[in-house]
Order: sequence, then structure tokens, then C-alpha cells
Amino acid sequence: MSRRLTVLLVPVVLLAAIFALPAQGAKKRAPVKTVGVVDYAYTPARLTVRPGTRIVWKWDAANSAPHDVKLTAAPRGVRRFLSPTATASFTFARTLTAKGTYRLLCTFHATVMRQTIVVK
Ligand SMILES: [Cu+2]
Repeated sequence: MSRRLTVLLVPVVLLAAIFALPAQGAKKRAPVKTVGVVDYAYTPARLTVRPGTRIVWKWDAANSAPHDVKLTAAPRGVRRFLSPTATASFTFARTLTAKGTYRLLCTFHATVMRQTIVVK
């Protein structure tokens, strides 16, 4: 490589590196979606999120009945989970990374209190 070419290329490479930095720093803040655990319902009962979204279940302060969040069906390889039981003013969170359909329910009110989350 000629010296002249090197002198020309070095600033170009440096500039490219400088412009690449902010783009790299700006990406990858995990999205968060808060959903309600309100007496006898998850709100919303059905939602669609992007892979890597952190789902935060928030027990309403006015609840009078105990609830939990149990993952009963999920894409292959995803570990099932069961939240602690709580009545009011409690939160539980899980990050959903695998694409597919997740089905959840409250073990105390399994017939009426269900949620479906689609990750895509
Ligand atoms: Cu419940």
C-alpha cells in the first residue's frame, strides 16, 4: 500500500468507527411490557410482543383474592414457571425470548383467569 493511500484511508476508517459507535450504543435495550393481574383477569388477556421482551405482571393494589402466574404451554425448550402466590401490590417478571405461543393461567382461577402471549 502506498503511503499516500494509507494517509487517505486512515481518516476514513476512523470516521467510520466514530459513526458506528452511537448506533451500537443505542441498540438492545430490552423492551418491557407490563400486564395487570387484576381480580380474576390478566389484562390484557392476549398480547403479542417481540422476542426478548420482559413481561412484568403487576398485581393490582385493590385485589382481594390470591393469584399466581403459571406457564402451562410454551415453545419447545422453554422452562415452565410458576410465580409466587400474592394478593395485591406484587410483581413478577420473566423475559420471553423464544418465538411462539405462551399460555398462562392462575392456578386458583384456572377456568376463567388465562392469558396468551405470542412472541414473534
Ligand atoms: Cu387468580
